[in-house]
Amino acid sequence: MRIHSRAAGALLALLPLLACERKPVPPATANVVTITATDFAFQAPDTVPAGLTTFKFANQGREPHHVVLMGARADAGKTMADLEAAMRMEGSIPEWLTFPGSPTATIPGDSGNVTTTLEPGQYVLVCYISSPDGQMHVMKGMFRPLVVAAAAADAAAPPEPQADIVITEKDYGFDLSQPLTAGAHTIRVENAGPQIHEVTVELLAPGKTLADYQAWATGGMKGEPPTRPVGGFIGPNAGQHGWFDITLVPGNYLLTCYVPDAQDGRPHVAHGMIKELTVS
Ligand SMILES: [Cu+2]
Repeated sequence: MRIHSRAAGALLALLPLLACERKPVPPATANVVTITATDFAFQAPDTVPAGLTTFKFANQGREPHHVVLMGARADAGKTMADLEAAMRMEGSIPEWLTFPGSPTATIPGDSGNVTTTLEPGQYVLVCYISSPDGQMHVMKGMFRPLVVAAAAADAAAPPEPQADIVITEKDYGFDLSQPLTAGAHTIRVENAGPQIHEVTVELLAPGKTLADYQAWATGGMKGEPPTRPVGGFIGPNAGQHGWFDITLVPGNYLLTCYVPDAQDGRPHVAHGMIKELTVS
C-alpha cells in the first residue's frame, strides 16, 4: 500500500510537467539570414520567409560594402525589369519602391546585424558604394535578387528586439532618445519621413571633426576619409522602424545619411542630415 501511494504521489508530481508538455510554445524568434559581401558580389539565399528577420552581414571583400535592400511588395504589380530600372537609379526613387531595412557601410573584415520586418515581394540586394576608380559596385555587378515569400499563416509573431536607444530619422536630421554611450547597444531606428533615410554611424579619426569631414566631402571625397563606418541601418520607409546592434568605443562620431534627395538628387548629408556627437 505504501509503495502504491508513493507511486501515485510521483505521478501527481509529474502532472504539471505533462500539462506543460501539451502546450508546445517554443519562443518564436526572428528568422536569421546571412549575407556575405565580396568584391563584387553578394552571397545570400534566393528566397526567405516574410516576417521579423535579422540580417547578419559580413564583408569579406577588400573594399567597403553595404546592402541596400529594395523591392516591390507582391501587391505592387511590378516586374523584375521595373525593379532593375529602379536599381540603376533611372530617375528619382519611385513611390512603390520599398526599403524595409538593411546593413549600412561595413569595412573589410567587419560585420553587422540589422533586424526588420519583411513583407512578401520581389527584392534586390544592391551595393552603391564606389570603388577608387569612381565606379559604383552595382555597375560591377554587385546586386542579387531576393524573393520574400509569404510565411505560414499560423506562424507566431516573434518578440521584437529590446532597444535601449531610439534614433529618429527625418528630413533632414537625427533625433536621439538619449545620448549614445560606450559599449554594446541595440538601437531602434524610426523614420519620421517624409523621405527614405538611413543612419550610418561613423567614427571620426583622432583629432578630426565635422569640419574635416565636410572639407573632405565637398572636395569630392578624395584621399583617406576622416571617418570609418562602424554600423547603422539603411531605411526604413517613412513611418516604419527596425533595429541594429552596435558596440561603441569612446570617441567622436558622425551620424550620416547618403540617400539621394527626392528634389535635387544630392545626398541628404548635403542637406544637413549629419550630426556630430561624442561618446564617452
Ligand atoms: Cu536621409
